[in-house]
Amino acid sequence: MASTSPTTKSFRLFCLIVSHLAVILAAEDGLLINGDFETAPTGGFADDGATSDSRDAVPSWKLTGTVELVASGQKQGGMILIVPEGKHAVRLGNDAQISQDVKLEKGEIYSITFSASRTCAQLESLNVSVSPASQTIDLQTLYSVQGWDTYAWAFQAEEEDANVVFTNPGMEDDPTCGPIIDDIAIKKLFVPTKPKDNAVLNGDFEEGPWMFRNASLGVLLPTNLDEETSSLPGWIVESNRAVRYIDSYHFSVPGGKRALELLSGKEGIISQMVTTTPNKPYTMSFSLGHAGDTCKQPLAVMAFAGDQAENIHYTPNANSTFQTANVNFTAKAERTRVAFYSVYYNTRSDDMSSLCGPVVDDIRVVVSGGVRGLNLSGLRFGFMILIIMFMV
Ligand SMILES: *[C@@H]1O[C@H](CO)[C@@H](O)[C@H](O)[C@H]1NC(C)=O
Ligand SMILES: *[C@@H]1O[C@H](CO)[C@@H](O)[C@H](O)[C@H]1NC(C)=O
Ligand SMILES: *[C@@H]1O[C@H](CO)[C@@H](O)[C@H](O)[C@H]1NC(C)=O
Ligand SMILES: *[C@@H]1O[C@H](CO)[C@@H](O)[C@H](O)[C@H]1NC(C)=O
Ligand SMILES: *[C@@H]1O[C@H](CO)[C@@H](O)[C@H](O)[C@H]1NC(C)=O
Ligand SMILES: [Ca+2]
Ligand SMILES: [Ca+2]
Repeated sequence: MASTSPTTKSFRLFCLIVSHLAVILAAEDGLLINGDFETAPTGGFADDGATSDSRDAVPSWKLTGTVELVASGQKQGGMILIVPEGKHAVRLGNDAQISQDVKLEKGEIYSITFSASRTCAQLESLNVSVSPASQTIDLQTLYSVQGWDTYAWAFQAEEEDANVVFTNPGMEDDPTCGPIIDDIAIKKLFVPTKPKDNAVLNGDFEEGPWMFRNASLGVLLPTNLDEETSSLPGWIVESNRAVRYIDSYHFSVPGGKRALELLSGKEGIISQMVTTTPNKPYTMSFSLGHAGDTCKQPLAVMAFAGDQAENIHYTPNANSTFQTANVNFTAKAERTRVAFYSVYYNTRSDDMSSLCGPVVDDIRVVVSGGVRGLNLSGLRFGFMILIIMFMV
């Protein structure tokens, strides 16, 4: 019988409460507190006529060095500052820093999404860190003509009490130079279970960094060579340029809600090591399409699977935004590399400067049909007959 004793019951209740508390304490997916910098400091925003005393205060953030709340339309040294979202953002001066404490679940992988723009023509970068992990993200390349981009960076939580820190490592002569940050969000990533009939993990790209429902630029995934801490579970970005994670609300996506747009020709490479059985024949299939962002044709990818590399062009078709393509290969080892990059360096035809490219989705690696196996068993059968003949 399935009768439970009162002690078991109360223990279960206790567990339930504890797990509930843990969920409440850990940061929720989405914007950090005042992550969009739209909460007014005591006394109000400077652009609303507040006194200069309150100008440097940014609610819910700890500031070090010259951090300034900037307003959209604000001019600095003759140029208009770009605020990615809403009316306000922060600008980090030389060596300046903003940070916020967050509660995390130890051992879990988190991804931080943020938007940034440069204020000067010089090389600018941002160091994002959650101790002991950190990465310096290069803002030199502007991927979209709007003047700002959204990036994601992932890390593993080593402590429950963590501190998200953004630092401008720059030392410019002009102290009014320095990156502008806005819309900082966090998301706990889960690693999708590997499907039985597909050797590729997260081949449909449905699990990835936080994306704002109404943000239309997608999320750039900069270089990340560690597959354990990737904003795109299973995949690494092994080139020095970024690729763009896109959603179906603002782009054409072959399957589900998310896909990947390859940018910057062979400077934007994604790859994954998949588990294979040596000497077995496999087929890698995938969707190849356009993102619906007026990207100038032609679009093509270089698709790698083991020792095979194929240049596949997307054929525009009025009835579909994508086609399926495949690459056949024979595995040489227990781990086989699959990878993709864009053959061309494409830009949008409307603004002539935003980077764009072919879209890939639904990447599958499966053992190909039993043809080869049949041949092999035929051979074995022949060999057995040979042996029997010898014995006779
Ligand atoms: C997105 O939506 C939020 C809440 O609905 C709003 O505060 C924000 O301004 C919007 N952002 C953009 C870029 O439209
Ligand atoms: C980034 O900042 C963290 C701490 O804020 C520091 O430990 C790390 O060395 C910095 N990384 C780089 C590349 O400057
Ligand atoms: C698109 O669909 C229509 C009707 O189903 C068909 O006649 C046409 O050939 C298709 N076009 C292409 C390019 O496949
Ligand atoms: C791969 O093999 C399948 C049959 O197993 C075939 O239909 C397909 O055309 C092949 N693909 C290429 C690119 O050769
Ligand atoms: C066996 O393999 C050979 C190539 O090694 C191929 O030409 C032939 O079609 C295969 N036979 C069968 C029955 O699949
Ligand atoms: Ca804002
Ligand atoms: Ca997808």
